[in-house]
Amino acid sequence: MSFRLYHLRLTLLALVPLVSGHGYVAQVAIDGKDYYGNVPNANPVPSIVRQINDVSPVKGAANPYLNCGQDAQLASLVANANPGSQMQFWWKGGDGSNWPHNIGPIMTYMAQCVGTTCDQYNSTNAEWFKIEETGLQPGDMVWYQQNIMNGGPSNITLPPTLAPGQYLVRHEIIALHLANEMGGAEFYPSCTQVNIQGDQSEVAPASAEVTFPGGYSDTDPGIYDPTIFDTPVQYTFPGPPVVSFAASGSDTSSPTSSGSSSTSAGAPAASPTASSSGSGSGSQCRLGVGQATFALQARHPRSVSRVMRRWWESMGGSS
Ligand SMILES: *[C@@H]1O[C@H](CO)[C@@H](O)[C@H](O)[C@H]1NC(C)=O
Ligand SMILES: *[C@@H]1O[C@H](CO)[C@@H](O)[C@H](O)[C@H]1NC(C)=O
Ligand SMILES: [Cu+2]
Repeated sequence: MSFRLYHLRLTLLALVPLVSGHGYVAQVAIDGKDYYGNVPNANPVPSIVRQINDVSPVKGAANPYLNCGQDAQLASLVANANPGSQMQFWWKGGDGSNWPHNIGPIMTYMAQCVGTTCDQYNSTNAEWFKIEETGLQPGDMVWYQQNIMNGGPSNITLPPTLAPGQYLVRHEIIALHLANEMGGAEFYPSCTQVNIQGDQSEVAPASAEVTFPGGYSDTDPGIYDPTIFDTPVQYTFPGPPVVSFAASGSDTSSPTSSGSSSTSAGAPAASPTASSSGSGSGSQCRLGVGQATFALQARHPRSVSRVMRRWWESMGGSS
């Protein structure tokens, strides 16, 4: 390697911490009962959440990891749940700090584990239907994803008339702080294994189902969005419409009826010490809507970031 290349590699290494935060699902609660997700690449302990091997985002709508996240592995447990159950998902940054992003939607899909229990089910060909999508808070300036950056959970209600059986719950955040460039959207899918009880009967029609990859395109208006930083934000969710039998109303706050357990869940017990200083390595991930355009242009001029990415890949780095 020439001196010039070596020098460049050092420069690129110095830039890597800018994107090293990202994250994963650290904890799930079902009707107030807590389950823990495995830290990516850690020795897995029994869980209902499929473990991924990389906290960085899935890039590109055709990426096979759009299914359940980066190299997602079968999880060994399946949790009982009911039609209408309340689920909460706590996302964490890869370094144990709060989830680092605040721009973009939160969406939840389900798919039946066909022919086997979910702990054995390969979801490559799973047929997913959407049960929930959460975007902007009233006023269309601030995304609900901001609440996750603030340390709160995502709150979901399972369809109240859902037929019993084994299902994957695919809970996804799309971070759009780079989505003004084609291919810039960051996908963070996560799959949790549940066994729905009861004697309800509703199933999704095939017309409402998609595969992943397949359900999104890089050119969808909610994925490539040149006006993402214009406020008030006008946003079109990608993917199929929410199924007609989904729980109605907003899922943006947790229920008060299920007692103290859901609210006392708070931060994941397993969470590493959080470092919440806004400076240093995580700063690129902490942009608010107002600062975003300026800061991203300052840190990632388009041409530079593209050149950098190419160099980084040519140096054997992954992006
Ligand atoms: C599912 O099957 C695909 C394609 O054969 C394979 O690449 C993937 O590793 C499998 N996933 C799991 C979780 O076994
Ligand atoms: C979920 O509910 C909790 C408690 O009400 C709330 O703090 C949090 O912001 C909600 N999550 C989202 C994404 O709005
Ligand atoms: Cu990120």
